[in-house]
Amino acid sequence: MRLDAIFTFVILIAQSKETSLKQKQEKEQKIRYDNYRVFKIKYESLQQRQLLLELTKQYHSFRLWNENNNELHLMVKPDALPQFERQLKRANASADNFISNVQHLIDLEHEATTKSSPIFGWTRYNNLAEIENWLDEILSAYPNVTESFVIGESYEGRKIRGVRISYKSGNPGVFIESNIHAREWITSATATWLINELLSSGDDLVRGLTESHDWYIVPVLNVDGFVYSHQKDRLWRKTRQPSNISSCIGADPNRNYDAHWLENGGASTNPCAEDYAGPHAFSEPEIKAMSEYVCGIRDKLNVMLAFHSYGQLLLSPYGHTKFEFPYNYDDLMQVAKAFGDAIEGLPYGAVYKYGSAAGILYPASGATNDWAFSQDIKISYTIEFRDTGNFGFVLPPAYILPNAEEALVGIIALLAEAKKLGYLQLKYDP
Ligand code: 0X9
Ligand code: ZN
Ligand code: ZN
Repeated sequence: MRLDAIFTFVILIAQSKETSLKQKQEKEQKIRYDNYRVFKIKYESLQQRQLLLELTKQYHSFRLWNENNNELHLMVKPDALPQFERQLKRANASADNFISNVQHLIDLEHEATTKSSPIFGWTRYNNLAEIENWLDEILSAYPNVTESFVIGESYEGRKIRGVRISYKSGNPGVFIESNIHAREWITSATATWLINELLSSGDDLVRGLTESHDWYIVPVLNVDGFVYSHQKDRLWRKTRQPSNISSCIGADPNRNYDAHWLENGGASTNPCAEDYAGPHAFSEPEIKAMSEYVCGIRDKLNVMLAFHSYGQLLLSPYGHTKFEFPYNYDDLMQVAKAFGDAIEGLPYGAVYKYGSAAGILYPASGATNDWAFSQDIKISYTIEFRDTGNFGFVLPPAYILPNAEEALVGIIALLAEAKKLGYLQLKYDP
């Protein structure tokens, strides 16, 4: 063997050792969920619910995944199973284990990502850098009808970016807020697919939809949390701003808007809770930035859609109380029905329920859709995408396309119905 060949060989070995070490470190750095289970627990009384929710105060052992008005989804750490069973007995409730190893789902998702083509697409979940690079490509491919905007900076100093799509002046405005909750990856996958579809589709219906509205789309609002969910903890929900009163990090950005902030038990004052409201309304830079940006263009906006997962729901205001309803609740339900019916018309079999957020879920104050409604954006919803619990937040990438198509078809119907009811009239002189 020639000397330089030997050198190359040695260097190659050294490099491969280095990368495998790097990969190993990366793996070790990530929080793992080996044998963590997720249970669906049906409850009949509020006392039962209270007993079960008490567990979530031990946030290392129990984490709330989902809740509606008769069911809780709880993730349980393996060594906390006996305690979980005792509490179930105490509450006289029964549980159905539908995910037996959360880490397995995370590994499958990771595999799908690494195996898939390096080109941006919707067969895998993309990280923030990939989404932003792709956004730049879109902006340069469609320079006449797109415009980049920045709503502000995150706590860790990242830019929060969006794209405006406008084919002509005098259109009603639709704002899409996505990935405010870090782990809800299907939301940014769907938002980016929508951007692509709106711009590139040849379908008459979609072309009409694109060209007759002004679109403001922020694919990832909680940028810090999203990066953290890719690099460290797949199940991170909140922002990443530290607290002055606790070692727990972050607030629930969807409890941080100044809309009945912290009222009626619709959020927590505990910095360790998943629904911590933050020390005050708009304490989170991402939410303050979002509110200022939206306020600045509120005359141009007729519709606000906040993308979430999971549960397959379309939620109207209010979130802070189930005893009061917006003045146009009937209209909001008629528009929601159009959305749901359109999705049921697709062959995938997904069914969406609709109602007011507090009515069909739980009290949640300070959320985007309630705040936007208070800013005179009268068609304002939270959309909870797929699924209903089989995979929860770790929805396999094979479901990105069906989910995105459902979103598109639903939004087409939603806007048509809103228009019919007179909600898309301009609020300003063009
Ligand atoms: O709790 C939330 O923030 C949303 N659900 S999620 O599982 N994605 O976290 C629901 C928000 C409902 N909207 C209002 N409360 N207004
Ligand atoms: Zn109030
Ligand atoms: Zn969410």
